Order: sequence, then structure tokens, then C-alpha cells
Amino acid sequence: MIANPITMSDKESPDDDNGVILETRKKTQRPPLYKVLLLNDDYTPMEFVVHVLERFFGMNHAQSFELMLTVHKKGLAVVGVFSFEVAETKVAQVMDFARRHQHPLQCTMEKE
Ligand code: TYC
Repeated sequence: MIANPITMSDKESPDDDNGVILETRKKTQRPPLYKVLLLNDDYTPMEFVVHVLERFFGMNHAQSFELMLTVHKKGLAVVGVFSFEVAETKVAQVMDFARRHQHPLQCTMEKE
């Protein structure tokens, strides 16, 4: 049998790995997650915050009311954890909705 002169050099055998270290452990890279935070203020009506949580964060009325009260009492709370793009969209939607209704409600995001 004659070795293929194009693919195999004189010193190589057919199963030579050419020095490439084959990966044994696959490193699964998870995308970073971002917390969306709602901040308390003295002016935004409680019902408006409850509506925001229902509308943009898919919570039912009881969950929304409870989380609104947590923000009201503690000053802020995480209302969800999302990919960068989704978190950014939620923050923009809440801020735009609050501004359109002339409420000072603040919503921010931070890396988890
Ligand atoms: N503190 C507000 C009030 O007493 C209610 C409120 C709750 C405002 C949560 C903002 O993120 C907020 N009307």
C-alpha cells in the first residue's frame, strides 16, 4: 500500500493526532443573568405598581400585591431574573409605562 503523499508526511502514521489535544470535558458556558429591581418611592400609587407587575412580569394579582408590599416596606426587591436582552427590555417597558403615566417609579437591572 502506498501512503497518500498529500495527506500524510513520511514520519506520520495514519492515526497520528498531529499534536492536537482532544477535549474530554465539555465546558458548558451559561449566559450571565441579570436581576430586575423595582425601587420604592413615596408617590407611585400601590395599584399602579401591582398593575406593572401583572402586565410586564406575568404575575397574578396576589403575587403582584405581595411583591409590591415587599418593595414598599424594604425599599426595593428583585422582580425577576433574565438574560441581558430580556432584562433590558423589561426595564425599558416599565420605565416608559411609568413615565407615560407620570409616576416616578424606578426600575433597574444588575448582573446576578
Ligand atoms: N410607596 C408607594 C406608596 O406608598 C407604593 C410603591 C410601592 C411605590 C412599590 C413604588 O416600587 C414601588 N404609594
